[in-house]
Amino acid sequence: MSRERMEEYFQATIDADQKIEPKDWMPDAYRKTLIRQISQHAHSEIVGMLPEGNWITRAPNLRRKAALLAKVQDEAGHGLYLYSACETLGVEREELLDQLHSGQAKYSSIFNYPTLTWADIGAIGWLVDGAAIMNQVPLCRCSYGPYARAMVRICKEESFHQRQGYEIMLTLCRGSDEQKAMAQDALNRWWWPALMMFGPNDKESTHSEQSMKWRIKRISNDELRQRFVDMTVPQADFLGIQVPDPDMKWNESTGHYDFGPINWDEFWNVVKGNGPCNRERLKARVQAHEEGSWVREAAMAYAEKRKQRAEERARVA
Ligand code: BYC
Repeated sequence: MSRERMEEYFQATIDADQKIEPKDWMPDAYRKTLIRQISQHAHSEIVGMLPEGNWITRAPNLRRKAALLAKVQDEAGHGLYLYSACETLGVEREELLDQLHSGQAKYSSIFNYPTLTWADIGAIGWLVDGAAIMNQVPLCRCSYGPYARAMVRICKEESFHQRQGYEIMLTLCRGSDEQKAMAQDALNRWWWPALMMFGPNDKESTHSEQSMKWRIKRISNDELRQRFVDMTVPQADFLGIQVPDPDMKWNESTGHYDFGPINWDEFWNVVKGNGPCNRERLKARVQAHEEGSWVREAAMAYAEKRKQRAEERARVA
């Protein structure tokens, strides 16, 4: 079959809403885009463990500690599903991790902000996981089978994360004045970075058009951001705290909330590595990788031993 015919067949498969699987023919650019997006996503999950991990030892009680511990472990699991999905495209996990550790690979801008108080753990669950769900539910219908299937389980876990965060916010907002002020302060600091998570405006988004055509992305950055705003503002009202945006108002004619301009200079500055915690995050990640090398070596040695034993048994039988 000519390349042109293969491309036609590939696009027709996508247009018919059928999945592309690892052994199917795919254009190089599709493979490259998936490796880029899935690996950035995987890196975000494991870097995302750091700001929250910071609070495991300081959670206010045993129930909060158990829930936070479980959440952070879930993020590690999400990273593993996603690295595995990425490996089905013919790239080695070690190579992806090298790209992260050397600072070449991107991960979500949101994880370069500090977690200053316990209320930040509530705000992350509510806003960051809330934004993640909004962005990731459409990815369950992504055209690449292994990515779509990984996302189904991830989304179920993210919704537990969102609820644990909102429940922390609710408890603080129903507590003392000081606790409510902590919740407001966390909302003030996490609101705009959460809106930035969805990526640049559609006009500035380099990959959106092609990714939508390939049905890797189903809904645009701006549309998802708007849906997130529409969902979250009433939740803030229920908590009795205010989003830090003087331009935020309900627009009767569009049926959506209007909101003020996003500071894209701040976003690109963080993406380029100059956010408040980029260096700290990368350093902690490299250190965790190095300190975990004995676990990887032990697992490999154990796997080798099992393989040898199985071969020995097969020889004797
Ligand atoms: N941060 O053309 P665009 C989580 C980059 S994990 C940094 O719109 P695309 C969670 C983009 O990569 C959250 N960079 O790109 C974990 C591109 O640069 P390159 C992560 C960003 O791919 C633990 C350039 O800007 N979620 O939720 O079509 C605990 C142009 O952008 C960001 C995912 O990864 C950003 N925010 O759309 C709690 C979901 N935004 O690659 C929660 C999967 C954009 O050309 N990913 N850039 O150098 C996606 O859905 C899409 O990749 C994005 C961006 C919507 C993020």
